[in-house]
Amino acid sequence: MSDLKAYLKNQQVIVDDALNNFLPRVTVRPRTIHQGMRYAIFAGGKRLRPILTLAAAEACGGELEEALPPACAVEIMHTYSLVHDDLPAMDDDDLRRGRPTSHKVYGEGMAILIGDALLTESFTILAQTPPTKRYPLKDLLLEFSTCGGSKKLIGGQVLDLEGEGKALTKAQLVRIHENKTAALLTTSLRLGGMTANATPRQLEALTTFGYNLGLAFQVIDDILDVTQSTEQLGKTAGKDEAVDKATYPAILGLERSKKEAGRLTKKALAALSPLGGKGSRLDDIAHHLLDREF
Ligand code: GRG
Repeated sequence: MSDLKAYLKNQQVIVDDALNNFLPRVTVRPRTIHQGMRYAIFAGGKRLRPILTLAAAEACGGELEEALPPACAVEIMHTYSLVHDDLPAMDDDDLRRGRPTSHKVYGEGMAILIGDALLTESFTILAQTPPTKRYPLKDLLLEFSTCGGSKKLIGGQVLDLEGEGKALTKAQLVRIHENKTAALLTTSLRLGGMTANATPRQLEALTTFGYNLGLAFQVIDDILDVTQSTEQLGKTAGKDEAVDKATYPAILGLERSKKEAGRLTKKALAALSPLGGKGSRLDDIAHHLLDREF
């Protein structure tokens, strides 16, 4: 595991360096928006999604360099969704990644624009991905835009908003997170595979892995909200319960939620077999996420 810790740290540095190179400098006018975009991005996120993109490329025999544009694009799309999700009109959060949320620092109007600018910039960066034999750039753009659109991320957020204050069933909760967390994790992996010219079988393995890992990740996120402190999480702990949000622990209880996370992780791991030994990083990451504390 200490090898994995060193690997994750190393990949984080590579991703941060690439993000720094891709994003407009703070000196570019208008400065406020570029400062705000960088404030949201360089706030100490785990960089899980880009790390998955890079690991998926590696698992399919690809080069890290070629997977960096989609790796950065998924992290930037993720960060936009956090900035908007934290807004008073959405989840209304004051703390994210251990710092005041964007609207607390820059005001609500500017935070909306920071999210918009991040989302737009993510496409500019994705468009710099070199195509492969099986996957022209159009395929990557469609994968990415579908993930961010009204049938996936935004659709999931709609179901989330509409579910507020209602007692949801487990199936309804799963539908929300299939479209949000699991969709973005799956796309992160698939884009990595595409940069490596993955075979259809390899891409299918990444898709099933991503779906189950994404759901497991969300179950654990819900568990940590109950069991960890605000300092540990870098976001307000206990928030879900305070606002009576539908979560896995609320619907299943803590113990059954832990079992559910284990069951989903097992399914994710089983999906990796077509990748052979090259999928071992993804295997390690899935184990690590199950045991994570923030
Ligand atoms: C259009 C407002 C709007 C949103 C799009 C995807 C989405 C819909 C909203 C996402 C908001 C959200 C909090 C989703 C839950 C996913 C999740 C577990 C986020 C935290 O991910 P981590 O733990 O965070 O990887 P870091 O900070 O480490 O990157």
